[in-house]
Amino acid sequence: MTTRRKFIQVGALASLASFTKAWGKPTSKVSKPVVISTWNFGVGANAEAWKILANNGRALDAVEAGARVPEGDPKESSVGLGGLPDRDGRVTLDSCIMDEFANCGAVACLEHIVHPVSVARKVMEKTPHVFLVGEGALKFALEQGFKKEKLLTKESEKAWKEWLKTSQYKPVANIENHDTIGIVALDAKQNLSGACTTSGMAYKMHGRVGDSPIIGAALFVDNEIGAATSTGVGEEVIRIVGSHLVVELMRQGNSPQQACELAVARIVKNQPQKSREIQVGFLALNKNGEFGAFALQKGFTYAVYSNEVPNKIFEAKSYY
Ligand code: SD4
Repeated sequence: MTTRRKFIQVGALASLASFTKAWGKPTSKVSKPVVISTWNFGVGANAEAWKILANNGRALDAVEAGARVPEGDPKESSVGLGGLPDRDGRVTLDSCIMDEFANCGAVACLEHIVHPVSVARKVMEKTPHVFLVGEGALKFALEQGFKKEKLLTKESEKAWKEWLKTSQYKPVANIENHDTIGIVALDAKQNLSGACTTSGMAYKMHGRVGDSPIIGAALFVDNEIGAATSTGVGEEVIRIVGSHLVVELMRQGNSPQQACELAVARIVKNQPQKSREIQVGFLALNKNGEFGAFALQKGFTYAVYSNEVPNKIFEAKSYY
């Protein structure tokens, strides 16, 4: 008799068959520890994370240290300091973090703090809550000793004033006006953790929150199965609870690569027209050190650091 679980697996594999034809990229496997992160700036983040992983450190510490690199870099206009502002000229940051025990913390629409990922970790460790937003998140950060700083750099202010001339909000693919770091790691003890941090879509409405701080959307970790993270137009990731979907697809027996492909295909199915014009990318890593990546459009890059792959950038295959 076909059990329901088997039926779901068969369904997943059947729909996968057509994807395998289209892309056919096998999942890659490396030994632990390993860290993978989104976009080219993942290289700097991975290097910092690796210092911890190579010393038998915890994946949670590694992903936090990694995420802090682009957050603190004023030249990165999509994360932390120097991030492009919303349409009112305010830099509002979103971030979350999750560990091997399913502990998690998040902040959204947080202003004036360079390292939201570390505030998210404090929410996880010091409060009975998972998610703080806006004024409350800032108040908590200041109480925890974070410094209030000006995040809008001259360059980002100039770009925003230029944008105001047309005030057209049209998210475009890849690095043009958005980039988020999502970072997941498997440590030497075979534990998984992940983090995600961003200034969100440039020139968004004030108060808009994307996928990046939402556990299950831009980040999910299940220490029995794997971890996943996302980047791109957050609204589309939220609609499918993307990273949770990727992890659950792995639980059903899909490889990390297959799981990312199936999640992207779900976005295409839901939004056939819109999906042609926007970018969404997923990264996944399973408990055995197998990883995969897939995006809607070409151009989604990610960085991998392990003993076999010393911090290299790859370009993910794409649906279109
Ligand atoms: C957001 N997902 O705020 C983020 C933006 C992003 O690459 O990832 N850009 O929707």
